[in-house]
Amino acid sequence: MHPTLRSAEPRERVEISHDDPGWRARVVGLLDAGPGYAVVRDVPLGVDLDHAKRSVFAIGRALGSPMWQDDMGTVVWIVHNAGRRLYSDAREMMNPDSVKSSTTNEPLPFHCDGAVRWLGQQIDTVLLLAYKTTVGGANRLVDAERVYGALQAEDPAAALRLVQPVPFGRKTGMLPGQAPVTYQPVFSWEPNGFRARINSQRVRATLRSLACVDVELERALDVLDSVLERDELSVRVHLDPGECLVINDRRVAHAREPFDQDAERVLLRMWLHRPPVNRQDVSWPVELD
Ligand SMILES: O=C(O)CCC(=O)C(=O)O
Ligand SMILES: [Fe+2]
Repeated sequence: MHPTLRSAEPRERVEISHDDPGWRARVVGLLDAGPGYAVVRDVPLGVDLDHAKRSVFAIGRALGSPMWQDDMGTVVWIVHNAGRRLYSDAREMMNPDSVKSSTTNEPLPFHCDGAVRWLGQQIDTVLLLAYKTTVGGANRLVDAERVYGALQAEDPAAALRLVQPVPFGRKTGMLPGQAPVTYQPVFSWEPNGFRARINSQRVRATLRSLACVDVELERALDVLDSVLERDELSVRVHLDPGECLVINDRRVAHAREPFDQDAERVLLRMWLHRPPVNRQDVSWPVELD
């Protein structure tokens, strides 16, 4: 039996406060044996973005090994609208896998950040610390193992296609010598457990940029997307400043609703490899000098 995301009303939010000394064990329990996500509240944001970066870094270090967000070795990434158009700009449509999805206010469809194997890394956990938020931009979370179960029950041919490799373009995140396209199954069972690599839009964009026609795969992605969009499978979380969403990226895919292009919305993102080895617990509240 695998635990699943709560989908019943009320859509309960997991709240862990920094004055709870057992927060780290509880977060890990929620990620691995619970719903696959947690919201850590009351994260000190300090006086400016640099302080907030140190806070999210402290949380990330306590939970796992920080991974690189780019080829310069950045570990805390600023997610904000830099005016990039993912799927609506004609020029970007020619080469949509060259746009970073963290730089737009457009809706982000369900995806796992680790799907693409950025820089060749295995991302297990995603942290999103809300620094500034606005009315829109809520996140949705879905348990990918349940999605796979539904696919297998309802469309075994689509499920079978998605346990075989599909192409993911990663031109915006590769190191010298790495291939611009990586081939990975959408659903797999690795030695240390289930892993989902959901990102249909990117796979479709990659097929287009490779001028590759794969009718069977495109049909399977359509079926996958229709299952992902089922309301009863997902939970919706709107983050407030100081709340940090922690996601087990192997098992839970996330989406983001659009927000006003003139609104200021800033999240700090980290990617972690887990589990940490003999990682010391950090003290709370995070020291800010
Ligand atoms: O903006 C958000 O809430 C999430 C962004 C995201 O999913 C990403 O940058 O990968
Ligand atoms: Fe993401």
